[in-house]
Amino acid sequence: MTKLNNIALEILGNGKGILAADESTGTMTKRLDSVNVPSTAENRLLFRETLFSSSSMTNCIGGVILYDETIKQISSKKNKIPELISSLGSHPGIKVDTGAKVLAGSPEEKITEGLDGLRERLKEYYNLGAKFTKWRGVYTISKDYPSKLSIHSNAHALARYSALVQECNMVPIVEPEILMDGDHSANDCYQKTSEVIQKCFEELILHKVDLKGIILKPNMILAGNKSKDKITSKEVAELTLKCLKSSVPSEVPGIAFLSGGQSEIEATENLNLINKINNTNFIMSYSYGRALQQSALKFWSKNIKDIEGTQKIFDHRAKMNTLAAQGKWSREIDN
Ligand code: 5MM
Repeated sequence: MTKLNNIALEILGNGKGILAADESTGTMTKRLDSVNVPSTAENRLLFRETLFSSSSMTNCIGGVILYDETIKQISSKKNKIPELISSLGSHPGIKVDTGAKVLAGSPEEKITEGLDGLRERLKEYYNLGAKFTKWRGVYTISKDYPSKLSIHSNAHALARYSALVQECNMVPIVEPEILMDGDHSANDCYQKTSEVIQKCFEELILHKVDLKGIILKPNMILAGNKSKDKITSKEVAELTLKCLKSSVPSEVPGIAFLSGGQSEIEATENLNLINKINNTNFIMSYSYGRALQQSALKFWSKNIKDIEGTQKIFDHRAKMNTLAAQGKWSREIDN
């Protein structure tokens, strides 16, 4: 199991973070539609391989989460995608859940599926070069939600998934995401996130998952996007740290936040402030999708052949987040 701990530390050590490029085809199509680029397999690959061959892959991006389509694709320079990523010093990873579906018994909520046949799929991904995996449970906040049922069933699935992944010698990323959607306060988010994370660890321990060989991917503590309760970045950092300190067992080596709809700068600034006050032994880094890719995607969509220009924008965001993962970022540097 030391091997899994080492992989987790290689992914997140020295300020490195994760590029979440595991959008399913449906989500990627929405992203490409928003910048008027046709969502063909070729275009999805072109954008992604542009990012995967950028210089920040060596010093900033410790791991890339891929989607099933991408891990099996061959780059324009005839490299297998996982090999391209490894050759630059980063680790290839793979999303293995099959998506969030309606939760029977509480149909307004979701349960993430994908356990059937998972052991066999994991072997296939391992043979394709994956060193780590991801599974995302998704929860909404309202007066009645997340329900006990959703908290319990998603934690159970995350734990069964993690045990299978470690059995196959890969590091599971455990991602319980409380969505920002809604008018809830930051305090509601704090309470619900604590409850969800605590339940996840209860189940992970029950399923004998080695906590030294996982990465937790949580949301930050934020007020809902329709909330009147506005809190400062300093408060976001304080609440987030307080929540994780009291809910995450100390064996866990690293925490890599999702950006969850924050703007690029917000996600970087909040991560930086968290690291400025981080008095735990947890590495606190990033596993961003939108907050790493948004500007690069916008630029790329204007001229999909401008590889260098796109990489420059992506490299800048990766560098800024790597500084933030060490508490060394500032707005002046970013500008
Ligand atoms: C990249 O998006 C992932 C989900 O994709 P699907 O909804 O298509 O399955 C998502 O899990 C992502 O990895 C995390 O939410 C982090 O992305 P953001 O954009 O929130 O940082």
